[in-house]
Amino acid sequence: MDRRHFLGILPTLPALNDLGSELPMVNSPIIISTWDFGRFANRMSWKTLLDGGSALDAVEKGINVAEEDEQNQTVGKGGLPDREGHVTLDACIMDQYSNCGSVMGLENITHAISVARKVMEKTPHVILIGDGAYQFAIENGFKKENLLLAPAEKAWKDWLKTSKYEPKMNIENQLYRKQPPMPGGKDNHDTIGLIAMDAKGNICGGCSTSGMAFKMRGRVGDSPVIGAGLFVDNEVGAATSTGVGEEVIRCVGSHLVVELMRNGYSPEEACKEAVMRIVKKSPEKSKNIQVGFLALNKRGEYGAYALQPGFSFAVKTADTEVVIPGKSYYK
Ligand code: SD4
Repeated sequence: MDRRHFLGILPTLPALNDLGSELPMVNSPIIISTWDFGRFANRMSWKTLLDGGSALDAVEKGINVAEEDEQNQTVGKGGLPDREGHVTLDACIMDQYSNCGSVMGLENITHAISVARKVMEKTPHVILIGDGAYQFAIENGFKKENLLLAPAEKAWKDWLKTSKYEPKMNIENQLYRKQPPMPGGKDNHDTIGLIAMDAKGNICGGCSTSGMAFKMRGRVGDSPVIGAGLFVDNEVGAATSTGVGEEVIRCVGSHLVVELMRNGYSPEEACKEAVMRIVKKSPEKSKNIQVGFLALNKRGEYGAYALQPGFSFAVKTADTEVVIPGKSYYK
């Protein structure tokens, strides 16, 4: 289907907040996601809505695009491994009813977000980790795959020569679709966080990553932690984060952003305040790391803020498809 066609026919229905809130709401669907590569995910999310899918379907299908993009070394297949050479994926998903599911340290399965969704829908639990998550995935029909591809393996082997763990800022955009992908074999951070609002005004979100490159074996970041890497409250909005997860967990970043929006902050103001908490708590460290927040409120307003320049996010609506540079605290 050509783009103009599918942009044109998405119905704009009266928005109905499930929780009966009286917040004025836009009637137009919107998809937002982290980093430049988010635009490809957004397109698939949009198409999913257009084909009659829910906001949750849009989140899953959009994130699947980043996960299976072998040129993306920061999410899913082709991701950079931990320091022992294992690609371990973290992902979580949350719907408009506050149902959520998460996988941590999942290996050999490309679509971590889809496994997280299954955890949400098919188990009494929220989180499955490591071998248990893998076993659950296989039992649910996911295919075992090798996720460590040659460029990432080479980068890891180069990295082993110095074994220096220094997350590199904005590596997502520096590496994306650049060959050879890892000049010098450095470490990094990575993640797609995607938030979708459908024509009924329902908001869902998801987050998927291969985590910090060359992390310690067993390390889990913020991305699969509900409240840190992602939070959705269908009364208010949703937020997601990218960057050094340890700092985001310490301030329960995405939950903080949503609560600030509940208290009247705009999405950008809320993201900025969450960034300021990190600056206040870690003044020295914050100068050399990247953290970015991205948020959407119930009115369809969005905003972002990061510690450092270089963070970007992608937005898709019926008449817009843009990648926007995020504002930042440090210039
Ligand atoms: C993590 N937050 O594992 C992820 C990595 C990331 O941009 O988002 N990098 O800490």
